[in-house]
Amino acid sequence: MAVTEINFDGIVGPSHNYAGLSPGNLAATRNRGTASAPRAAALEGIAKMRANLALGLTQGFLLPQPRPDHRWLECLATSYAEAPPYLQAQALSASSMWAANAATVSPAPDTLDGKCHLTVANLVTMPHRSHEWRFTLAQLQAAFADPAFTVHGPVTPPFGDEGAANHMRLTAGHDRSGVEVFVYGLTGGPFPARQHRDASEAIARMHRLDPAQTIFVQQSEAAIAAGAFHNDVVAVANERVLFAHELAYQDRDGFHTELRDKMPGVEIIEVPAARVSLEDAVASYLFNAQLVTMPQGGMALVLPAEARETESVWNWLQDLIAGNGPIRHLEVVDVRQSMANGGGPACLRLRVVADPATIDPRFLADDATLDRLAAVIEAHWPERIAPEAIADPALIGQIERAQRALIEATDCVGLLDN
Ligand code: SUG
Repeated sequence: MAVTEINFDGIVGPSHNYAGLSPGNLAATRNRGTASAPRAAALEGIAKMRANLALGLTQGFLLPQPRPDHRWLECLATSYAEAPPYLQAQALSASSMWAANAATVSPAPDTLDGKCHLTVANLVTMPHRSHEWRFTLAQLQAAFADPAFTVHGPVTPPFGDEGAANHMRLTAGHDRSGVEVFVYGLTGGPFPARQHRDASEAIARMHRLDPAQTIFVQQSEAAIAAGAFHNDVVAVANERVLFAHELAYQDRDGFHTELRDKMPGVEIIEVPAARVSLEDAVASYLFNAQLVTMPQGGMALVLPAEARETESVWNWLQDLIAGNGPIRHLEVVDVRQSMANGGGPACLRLRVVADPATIDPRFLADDATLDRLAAVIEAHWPERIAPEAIADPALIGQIERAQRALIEATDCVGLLDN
């Protein structure tokens, strides 16, 4: 089989909760302290994967990480029982579900050595995410062990890297060479810029990209200040199409000129601020859609239900599909539990363009695999986590048993050695 797009969704872990850990992520800070529903959250994720399969796409998954992260707490000379509540929350977070932040991926057609390169994201800006990389790296090394891939360790701190959420690829077809766009932040008003240009440049070098086919572009300060803590909250790309908000980039005109110069066939679909404000874009996660090519041709946007509920956004989308453009289909999915922590459909997946035959089949999913995953979730995931419950040893025991059950069901116990 030729190279194709494969989406690896992060399975929502049994410790999913709302601790308000990410300043600049408006949904997460707004929902701080509300009760979460881990079982419903994980089943929403499974349903999203089923919707992708029904569109004819190839689907994979990444496992939740063992939480609490006792080793991380040991490095801080404490334990879960002794740690203050904020450290408990950081050690317990299920944030690895947002697989778009797992790694940056450069498919083989773009690289000078003809390998597909992956660099695990260091996620150093937010403490609760800074310890994801070790287990993520172990999974990537297992899933992409074939010589078709090179998997790199994290970029050296303090240069923040948040993975594919700040990276886009434009190409005439998945199997053709493309232009890779790295989006970094300099300032975000009151909020941190999580992706550093030095990190993006290091990744481009490690991935052996052609500098003539690589672009570094600054995300606008206004977008970060409005709550777009990653580029994928204000833009998404697929094949020759860039779908972005008018105010996504600091120098919009300069970026468009460079992109058109490097890729004359690019089609830029821009949403004007006069039709959809940055605030509505962030609240609805319009751009955190998966933009995918359907096997029968044409592209689909896999959108969160919040996009349908935001009038300006839904009106704009109706006009879009009434026209004769490349986006032909809107697929609405319910991922409200993840959305309440600032993660939409695109956050939940890591996109890899590769031949599925080169991937460890333990990480690929068909409907029968999803049935098995759902059965483990239904049997073991907590139904509800109230904020004060994270101190309860009985809940922690249930979370640890649930994770173990999924790792055993997927034949991945060996990953726990890392
Ligand atoms: O890093 N939320 C995640 C959401 C990540 C979304 N990913 C992309 N846009 N690709 C974050 O801010 C909140 C966790 C909490 O507060 O409990 C959180 O980490």
